[in-house]
Amino acid sequence: MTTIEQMEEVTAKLKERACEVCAETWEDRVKKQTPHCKFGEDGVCCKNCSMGPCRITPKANRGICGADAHAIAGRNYLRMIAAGTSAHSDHAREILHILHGASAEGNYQIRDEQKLVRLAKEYGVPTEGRDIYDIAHEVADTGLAEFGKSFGTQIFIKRATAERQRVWKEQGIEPRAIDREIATSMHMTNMGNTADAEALIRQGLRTSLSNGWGGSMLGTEISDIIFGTPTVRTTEGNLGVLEHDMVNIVVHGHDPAFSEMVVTAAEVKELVDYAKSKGARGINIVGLCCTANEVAMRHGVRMAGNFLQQENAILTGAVEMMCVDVQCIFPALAPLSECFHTKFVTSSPIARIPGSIYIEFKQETAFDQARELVKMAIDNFQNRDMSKVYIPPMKQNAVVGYPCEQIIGHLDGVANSHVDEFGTYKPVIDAIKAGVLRGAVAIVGCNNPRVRPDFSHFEIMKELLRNDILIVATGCAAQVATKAGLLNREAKYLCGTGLRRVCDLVNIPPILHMGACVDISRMMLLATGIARDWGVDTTQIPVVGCAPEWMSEKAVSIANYVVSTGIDVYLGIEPQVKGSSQMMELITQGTRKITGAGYIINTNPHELVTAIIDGIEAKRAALGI
Ligand code: SF4
Ligand code: MSK
Repeated sequence: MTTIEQMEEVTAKLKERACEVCAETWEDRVKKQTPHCKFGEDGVCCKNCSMGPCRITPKANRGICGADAHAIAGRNYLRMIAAGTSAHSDHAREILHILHGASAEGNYQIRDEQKLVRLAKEYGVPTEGRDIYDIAHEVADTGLAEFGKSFGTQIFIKRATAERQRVWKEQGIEPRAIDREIATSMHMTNMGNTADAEALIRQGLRTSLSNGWGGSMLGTEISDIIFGTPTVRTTEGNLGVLEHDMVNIVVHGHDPAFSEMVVTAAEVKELVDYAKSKGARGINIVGLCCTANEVAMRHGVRMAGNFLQQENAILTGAVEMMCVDVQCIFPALAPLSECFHTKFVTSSPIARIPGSIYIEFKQETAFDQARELVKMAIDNFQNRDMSKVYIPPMKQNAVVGYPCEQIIGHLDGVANSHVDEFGTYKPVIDAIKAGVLRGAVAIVGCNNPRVRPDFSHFEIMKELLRNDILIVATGCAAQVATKAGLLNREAKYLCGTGLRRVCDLVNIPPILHMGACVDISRMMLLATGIARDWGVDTTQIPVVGCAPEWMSEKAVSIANYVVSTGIDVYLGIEPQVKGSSQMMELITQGTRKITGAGYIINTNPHELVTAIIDGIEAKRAALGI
């Protein structure tokens, strides 16, 4: 196991190197931004019209238009949900366009026909006797219509438990077209519209559902169809995956359409030979952030690290190229790259960054463009200054790639209880009922300099394992587990006797890596599958979500769709609504009356994990187990 202290030692060494080359890093910028603006922190600054900005203070309890703290904090919060929903969903839209243009001879083909046919049937798209690409294009059309259809609700909500569907309908939060929910949120928060905090929260739940049971779910499904549904693989994680004698290329961002092509191009023999002709042992592709999760799950590509490590990768001085697509990319990477030989390449009109090399990635030319990028990186190998290179000798083995299909497959293998084409979660339910497993926690989300990076994740994970609570993880949280060595089957020695027995029996690590942040939709289907096979609703099962170090607007959208799905969410970072007592009440208690779930917020990881364990035990008691 690698401890947080050991990781911090490495970061400190890299930070020294940053000073040597006069480079600024996020640690420097945090200092300059501290203390943070209190109005922003509390969510009570409004600049939604040019009469403002208005701030709520003890002397001024309303903005110029009369909006109070509850209206302002509620509007800001809803805008965060809308922005997060737009990011995940637009990612899905891009992938759907790739599916729409996929062909047998093109750059992108269908890798999971079974999943495509299953989705086609769900959509009512005819499949009998049809060419697989004709089916794919019609499925893409139907998926794209989910963004802008004039009437009706998201098709995927039918996948939820009957009770969830009833709750969403009765509460008036069934998600309509994705773009409509985002537009409605922006409209409601526009000057002179909704000032009622509860109405803003309700729209937040609805918008988030259009993400979790719309955009994100589409992103995951279609990625599986085009790039293959992930399977269990071994890989490695942390900065030690960079190589001294190879051309190092880092892929960073979220959209697999880009990274998949770079990974494929790097395997072309002609390019590998070219790298050798330039004195390198070969080409080493590694991932960062959620792109790392995507390519690790589908190809076993090694993972260099998570969100707050993106600058560290460049600080090793060993990266020939960092190429990025969308989301979670520091603009700071451009000036930082200039301190080294690293070529920083942006590829999407959604994420244009000054100082980068911009090569717009297009479906029709994707593979040729990827080859050009890899060649550019190889040509850059000779510019590496070995005196500036420090690759921390730190990495861990990891087992990754547990979408629902793999989890259920493993359970079936053990219990031989396969009941239909989707299998059954009965073995895991039996283990929970027997108390061998106390429950499960989905640990998700980012890093945030507001807390000691990775520390909260690590402490919470260890304590849950000790208490026989299975963990599923995605995003940058999953990479903390990777770096720490918790995705190893050997990590079972950290578990209580019950969880250790389950790991042995099923041959799994105690933390299951389920993918990128967009793949939290997989977790919704996992919870739904367990609830369905248990014969209860998702709100009743001893399963909760936890985002100890979240930072992104996407995380706010995610937290809301998890709450809408009836699952409590434990947060280690306070949402920016503290300036409104109504909003604080609504996000922790008010949503319970609407969806049956809410937030539990505690910035102390040890207190947070105690609350999680108490919450799981309370769910068990309510079920009489
Ligand atoms: Fe101020 Fe109201 Fe305009 Fe907001 S919408 S900036 S509170 S006047
Ligand atoms: S990359 S959204 S920092 S999980 Fe998905 Fe990581 Fe959070 Fe970005």
